[in-house]
Amino acid sequence: MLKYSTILFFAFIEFYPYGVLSKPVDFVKKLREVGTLVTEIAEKLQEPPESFERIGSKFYYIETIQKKNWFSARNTCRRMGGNLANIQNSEELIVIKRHAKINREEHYWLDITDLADEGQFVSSTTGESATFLKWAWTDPNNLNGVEDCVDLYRDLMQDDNCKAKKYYFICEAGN
Ligand SMILES: [Ca+2]
Ligand SMILES: [Ca+2]
Repeated sequence: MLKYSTILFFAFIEFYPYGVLSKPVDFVKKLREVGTLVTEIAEKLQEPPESFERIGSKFYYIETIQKKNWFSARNTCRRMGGNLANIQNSEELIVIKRHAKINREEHYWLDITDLADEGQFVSSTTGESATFLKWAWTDPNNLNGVEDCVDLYRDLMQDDNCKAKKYYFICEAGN
């Protein structure tokens, strides 16, 4: 009896890695591999488009080379996989304005516009009312009746001429 038990024991040891018992182990291993792959894909999908960087809690791209009018800036952000930046609160404004790429003496187009309805500032991406506006003391003044796009200048927002003015711009990923 002991003999048979010993043979069975060694047979088990011998065949465990390759035999019938290894198949469920392989299956579990494969499942784990698939799980890891799914996690990696999910993480990739959450990554921002190329050239965007994390600034505070969001991913932004700050253009500092080519100035464009508002429409062209918006198209550029979209081609890059984002939208013009829609600043939601003072915390977001603070991290952006402190960023090394931001020059206070330059203007940067944002997502907000009153093109559709004068004086009603909305996000061009969502169509919803702007949730956060921090105007310069002279603005919004709709100068000459043609200022319908919002830019950031000296840490504050201004309405400006969407077509005629060429400025740098800030894109954000998502939204
Ligand atoms: Ca206006
Ligand atoms: Ca203005």
